[in-house]
Amino acid sequence: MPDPLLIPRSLFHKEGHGSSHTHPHDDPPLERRASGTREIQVVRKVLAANDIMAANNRRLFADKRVCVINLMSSPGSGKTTTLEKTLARLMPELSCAVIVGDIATTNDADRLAASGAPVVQVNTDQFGGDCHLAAHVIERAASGIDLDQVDLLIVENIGNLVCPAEFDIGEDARAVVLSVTEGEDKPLKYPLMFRVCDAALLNKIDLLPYLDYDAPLAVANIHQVHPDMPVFELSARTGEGMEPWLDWLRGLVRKKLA
Ligand SMILES: Nc1nc2c(ncn2[C@@H]2O[C@H](COP(=O)(O)OP(=O)(O)OP(=O)(O)O)[C@@H](O)[C@H]2O)c(=O)[nH]1
Ligand SMILES: [Mg+2]
Repeated sequence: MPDPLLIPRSLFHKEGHGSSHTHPHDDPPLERRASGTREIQVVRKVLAANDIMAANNRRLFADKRVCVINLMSSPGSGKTTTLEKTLARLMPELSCAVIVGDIATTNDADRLAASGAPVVQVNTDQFGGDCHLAAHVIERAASGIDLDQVDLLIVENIGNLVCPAEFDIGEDARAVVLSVTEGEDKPLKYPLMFRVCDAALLNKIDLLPYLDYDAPLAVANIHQVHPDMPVFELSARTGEGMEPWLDWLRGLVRKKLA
């Protein structure tokens, strides 16, 4: 089993951006506090800088013919468990690698490395505790992977249903995991996440017999925010319902390699 690679702190010192912390809602600089107009400008500047880095990543991934998926959700929805099952079922048919973001610990990387896939763990507490993975972080983390050997790079973003939706990382597609213990209304309460994604996974359906949960209502709420988005109802624990999700991933890779 390969050891997951923990990217050292020094790799995340950004050149030319001042603070390495890039969240648009961070404590504002003084001039931002002074003027509402300037505040908007600062937020736009952070996102514009990220967009440039994301475009660079997209070019790199296109050159390397790597399909990149950004997997997002609130903490504990089952991203890592879904990836454990996904890697076990897709490899060696597809050559996969993972970048996983957490504020702290290498727990998820340790779990995912058991698949045999190259895994890079990013810990954001080393550079300000960001609650999302920004494009420049993905660029540095990807430099720790031999992309020539990879068909599918899956990014497990930091558990957060808000901030990761705002940051393009140069991915080909985005997917959000919503588990049945979170409530049917989350797509309506956190619409941006569901709007920017290309697919949703409704996870932990093995728990439905024990819950008062209206799965059709959850799907309807997802479609209210993002009409026609594919929704895969599955259990990462039992493996039930995994195949349509795996087929969706296979289709994305085929499209990228065509
Ligand atoms: N019953 C059930 N439990 C699940 C399922 N998927 C994940 N879990 C459990 O949910 C908990 C969180 O799962 P993770 O896969 O670590 O969730 P995560 O989204 O990666 O969490 P963070 O990375 O911390 O945001 C664990 O105890 C899993 O065993 C599922 O399909 N059914
Ligand atoms: Mg995880």
